[in-house]
Amino acid sequence: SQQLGTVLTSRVSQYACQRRTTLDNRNKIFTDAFEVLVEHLEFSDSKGPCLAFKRAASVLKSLPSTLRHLGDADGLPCLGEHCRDVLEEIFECGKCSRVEDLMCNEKFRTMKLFTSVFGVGPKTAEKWYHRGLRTLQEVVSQPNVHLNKMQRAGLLYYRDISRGISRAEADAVGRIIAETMHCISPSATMTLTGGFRRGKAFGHDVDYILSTPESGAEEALLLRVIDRLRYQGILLYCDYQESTFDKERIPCRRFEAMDHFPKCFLILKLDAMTVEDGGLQNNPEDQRGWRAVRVDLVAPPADRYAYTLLGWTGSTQFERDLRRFARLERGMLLDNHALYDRNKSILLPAKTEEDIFAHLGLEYIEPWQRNA
Ligand code: DCP
Ligand code: MG
Repeated sequence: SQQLGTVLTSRVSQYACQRRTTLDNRNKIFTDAFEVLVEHLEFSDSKGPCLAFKRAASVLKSLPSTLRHLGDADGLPCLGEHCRDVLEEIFECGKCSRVEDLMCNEKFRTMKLFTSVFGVGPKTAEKWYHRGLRTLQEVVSQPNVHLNKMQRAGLLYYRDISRGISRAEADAVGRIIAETMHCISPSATMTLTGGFRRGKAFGHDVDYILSTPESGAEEALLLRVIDRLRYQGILLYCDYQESTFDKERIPCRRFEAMDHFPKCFLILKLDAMTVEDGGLQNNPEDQRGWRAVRVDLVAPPADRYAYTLLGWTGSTQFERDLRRFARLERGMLLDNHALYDRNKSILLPAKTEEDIFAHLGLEYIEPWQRNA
């Protein structure tokens, strides 16, 4: 234990962007527990302790071996008293009682169900819960529950969307969009990003970056792609967000999840015939021959492609720590659009992700090592 502890702690950075985190998580028993506690805190809007559990889970995911005793955690960053209490209980009883309580708590379970609907956040879920609603059936059959367009689509396609998308399905989506895009602009390119770029076998959506070398043409390209998908009859839902991008703007200090590039959140109808080998991730009794899939497309200007790729590849914890590292260790401000050097008062140009890591004085981390 003593030895494992020393080996682990001497190397582990407090920043996820200085760790290599593959999908091979040797500490799932602990990180699953932390993630339930995170979810609970997110429902009740407690940002501080929530971040502490997220960081702890992220550190454990990067370790090359399973913790065997509490002593193995000695000296690891981001594992404060509360986190160690959770670890200790799991070492002693094989589980954490707070997590066990939450898993059978009616409010927690209902909040989890409601927030799993596309377009439903903790506030709406809470409202529904307080109205006495407990199931999605009750939500849709209540005449006086107001649903926005996104929530109506989320409920309508709930079974498909909650099922998870396979890599084969993600690739099929990619072929459809690429073909559509190349009809409009042969020189445009498309890059798979998000969890699939990090090597995940399943995702909750598919994320693609569309890019065109023709400067200023990206927004029109995205709009025309959407039009064509609609014309093909496969656009089940579209939330288009126009560009609010300003090329002079300096990244802000706060972590902003949403960027300012033109983008759209879609639900597409994916035909089984277009998916290679595996076929659709459908229930066996489902004979429709198609399924609904959530797809996000973003179209940044060409000179911001590298920043967009780095920002959309994730994981979210990796992104958070990249920005925190830039600010606290380098006096720089990073977001999905740009990197600003506060000492020199300049925005730093980048053609590739490698350029951005180099600007930050960080070793390059491969996408599949960013599963923090
Ligand atoms: N992202 C972020 N901050 C957010 C949301 C997203 O930095 N609040 C970035 C990192 C994500 C990427 O965008 O990896 C794509 O977002 P997704 O929600 O699609 O997450 P993933 O693709 O990583 O996972 P999933 O398999 O659930 O789609
Ligand atoms: Mg994704």
